[in-house]
Amino acid sequence: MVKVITYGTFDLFHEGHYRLLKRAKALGDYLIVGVTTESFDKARGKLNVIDSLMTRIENVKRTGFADEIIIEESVGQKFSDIKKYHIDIFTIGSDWEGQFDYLKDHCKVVYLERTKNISSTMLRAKKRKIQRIGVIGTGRIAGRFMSEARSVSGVEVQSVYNPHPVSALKFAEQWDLDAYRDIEDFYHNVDAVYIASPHETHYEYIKAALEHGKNVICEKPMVLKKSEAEEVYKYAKEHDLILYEGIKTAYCPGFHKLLGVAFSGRIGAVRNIEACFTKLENPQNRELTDLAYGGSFLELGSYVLLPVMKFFGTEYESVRFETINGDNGLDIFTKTSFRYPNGIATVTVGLGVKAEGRLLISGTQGYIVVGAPWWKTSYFEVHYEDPNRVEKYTEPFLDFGLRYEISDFLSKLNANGEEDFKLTREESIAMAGIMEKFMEEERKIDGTNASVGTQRS
Ligand code: C2G
Repeated sequence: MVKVITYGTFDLFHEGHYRLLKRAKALGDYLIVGVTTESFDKARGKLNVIDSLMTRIENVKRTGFADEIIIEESVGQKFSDIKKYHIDIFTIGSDWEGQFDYLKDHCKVVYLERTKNISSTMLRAKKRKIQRIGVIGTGRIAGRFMSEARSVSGVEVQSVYNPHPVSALKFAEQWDLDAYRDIEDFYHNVDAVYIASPHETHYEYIKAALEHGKNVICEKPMVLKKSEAEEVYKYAKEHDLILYEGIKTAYCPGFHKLLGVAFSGRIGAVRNIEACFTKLENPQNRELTDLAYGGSFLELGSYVLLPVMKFFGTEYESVRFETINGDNGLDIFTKTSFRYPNGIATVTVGLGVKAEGRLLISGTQGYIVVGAPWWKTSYFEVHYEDPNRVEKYTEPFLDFGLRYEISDFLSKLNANGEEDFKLTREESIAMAGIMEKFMEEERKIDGTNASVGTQRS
């Protein structure tokens, strides 16, 4: 008798799950299905699981393919189950390709092709349907989005679009997606769109996606003009669509805890913010060669502007940029100073000059400090006048951390109409305004900087 085992969450049970179980059963004579517990999903960072364990087990049972159902509670369990149940074949969907090869010493490992297109008709009848996402752009961040989306229940990334078909096909093959040549077909087959194309193309893609009735998450900086941000948010609101600017820090649990601690008044009134994010980039990379849309501020500015917007709001009295430019005139290091009625902020970004990447929030009773990489906040300290009094806080930040914004986006889609707060429209619009001001002051029309290779203020 050939014994087969497979595992999964099986949340919002759909035809991808059904087909997987059917083929798993066909691999042998006896199929064991491990269904993950809530606490295991939590521990492995799978977010947004909706159905209870009992419902998920019931759904697996109803397929009639499982000869036995067990629950999966911990990381090392697969190995011990294989021994305990004398398993011949371990199988799982191809979205996990390669990741369970370590079991090959103990049984056969088979990756079954995942079901690419979950038709929405079967799922629409349900209260919460699976959101089918299409990705625009195929760069590094798009790849990260793919691996993170797998950790959020209730979304299926199904397709990709890139005006360059070769790139689209390569990405589609790597992530087992459909690549569309015609963007109309692409829009037609998804519920929501993730935009990770070059900055300057965001605005047109957002508009088109919204006009096709699609919800949108767009990578930062979402757009580079205040009026464009206002326009797209207005359109989304009027048409009852969700538009998210994907600044991952804004959605991560550690940063939220930090906001909660600060807003609880522990450090008194916040008066000063310092935030720094530098990343030494290869001079040949787009970020340091694209004279129109490269440079440190466009690349990293969104991160450091976030705490300023959160603590001081969008109504600053003044903003001033000081940049150090590389030989081609692009800013390789930028300091931005804000003055507000009750406080000041200095935020720094760099692609060609390295500095300590920390976040400091100073208040009238104490300060909060987060070391690098504060933009992936997982640990912070609260300090007071008494140097012996230090409070320490931790929160998980898993892998690339995009799962938090995907999960938040999803709950917003399912909640219908609940107001945004993790990153508000007003904050996102104000950031676009600051990007615009930077472009006006630091870039000439042709995209090059006025004073090449010199320090300017
Ligand atoms: N699946 C599929 N096609 C889809 C979606 C999922 O074939 N469109 C497969 C997955 O590859 C997996 C199974 O269905 O084999 C269950 O998927 P999930 O419920 O998403 O569970 P997952 O998070 O993949 O759990 O220990 C848990 C396992 O490691 C995997």
